[in-house]
Amino acid sequence: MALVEINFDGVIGPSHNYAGLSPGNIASASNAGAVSQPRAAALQGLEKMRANLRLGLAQGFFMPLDRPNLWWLDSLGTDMVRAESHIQAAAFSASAMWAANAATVSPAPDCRGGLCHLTPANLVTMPHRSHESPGTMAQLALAFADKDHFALHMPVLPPFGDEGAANHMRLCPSHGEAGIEIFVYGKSGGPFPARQHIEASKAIARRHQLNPERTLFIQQSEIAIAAGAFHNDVVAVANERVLFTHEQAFEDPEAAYAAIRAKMPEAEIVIVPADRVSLADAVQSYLFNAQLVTLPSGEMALILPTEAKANSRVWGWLEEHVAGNGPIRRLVPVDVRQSMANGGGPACLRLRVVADPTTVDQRFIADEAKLDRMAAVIAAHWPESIAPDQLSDPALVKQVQDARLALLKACDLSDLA
Ligand code: SUG
Repeated sequence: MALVEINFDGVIGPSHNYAGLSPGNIASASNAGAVSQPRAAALQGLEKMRANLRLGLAQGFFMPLDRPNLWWLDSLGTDMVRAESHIQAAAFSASAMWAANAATVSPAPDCRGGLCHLTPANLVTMPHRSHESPGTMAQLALAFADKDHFALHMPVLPPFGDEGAANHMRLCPSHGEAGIEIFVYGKSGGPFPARQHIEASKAIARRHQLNPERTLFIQQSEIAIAAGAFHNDVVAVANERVLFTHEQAFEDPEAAYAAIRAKMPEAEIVIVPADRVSLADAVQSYLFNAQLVTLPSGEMALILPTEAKANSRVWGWLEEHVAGNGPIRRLVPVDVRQSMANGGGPACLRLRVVADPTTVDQRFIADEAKLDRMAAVIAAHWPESIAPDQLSDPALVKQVQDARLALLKACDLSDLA
């Protein structure tokens, strides 16, 4: 079987809530304290997966992590009853849904030795995300247990922050062929934290045995981070030979494009100018936090949030592009509003793995029947709503824990309990 791109979506967990935990993430900050709808959120996520399956794309998923994270609370000498509210919220967060931050993945054709390499992100910049990696690691170890095809590393140790595939792009003639890998890092000093440290990116490139001649390290622009692009995938996305980017995504855009073209002359760089779509519009609409995918027909589609359609400047630019000769031929809006309100668009919700699907543990691969079973569990067990002052309620804690166990059981994944 040929190597294909499989999108693994994080199932939106039963503890999904709006706690304003991510400074620099405008949606998270502006929705702090709002009442969330975990059930609707998770069903929106499943519908996105279903839509992708129907487009003929390979689809996988990851289970929600065990929340509240009692092990983490214990390590801090506290528990859900005694902890201060910001620690309660950090322990309770369903942030592992944003699977683009689960790991960095280098497909086998890019790596010396011919294995697909995965490094779970350490996510050390934000306290609520810093305790995701053990749960993520356990899940990746199950899904990609086949050592003839996958090499799973430990997360990079602090102090170097690593936020995974959200700051990593790959350009290649086709998914199964060797490509160039681009690591985008931030420099601290602006109003918001830069979450991806260059030393973490370099460590991953070395561990993944990438060819230095085909690896690039590019600085994200400081104004993009200041405008709320806390990850590169808020301002740029790549697929095969196409890079779709905002004009102000990189600190030195001309040097970045030249370096890319020098390593891959056939790269097609589609630049959205700031005088058509401002950084503020890009961040508000999540135009670039889209899944740029190759359909079975060979055409490229952009799976983007409905918020992008609602923004007339963004939609106007896209319609012109599709009407012209641009490489993006189809626009597919999806409703992931519950996740969007925490700063997570369609691209945040998925981790791309290029692999032969038969080498992946089949329990993590989606089909319509499995999505139906998952939807039934979610409809029966996920809380309908969560208000911020409910997080320490023992009844809610128990409901959240039981709901996850019910989903693990339905997916035959109780080994993760
Ligand atoms: O890390 N939001 C996430 C969103 C992650 C989006 N991922 C990518 N761009 N790839 C974050 O900022 C908000 C949680 C809260 O405020 O309750 C949050 O963690």
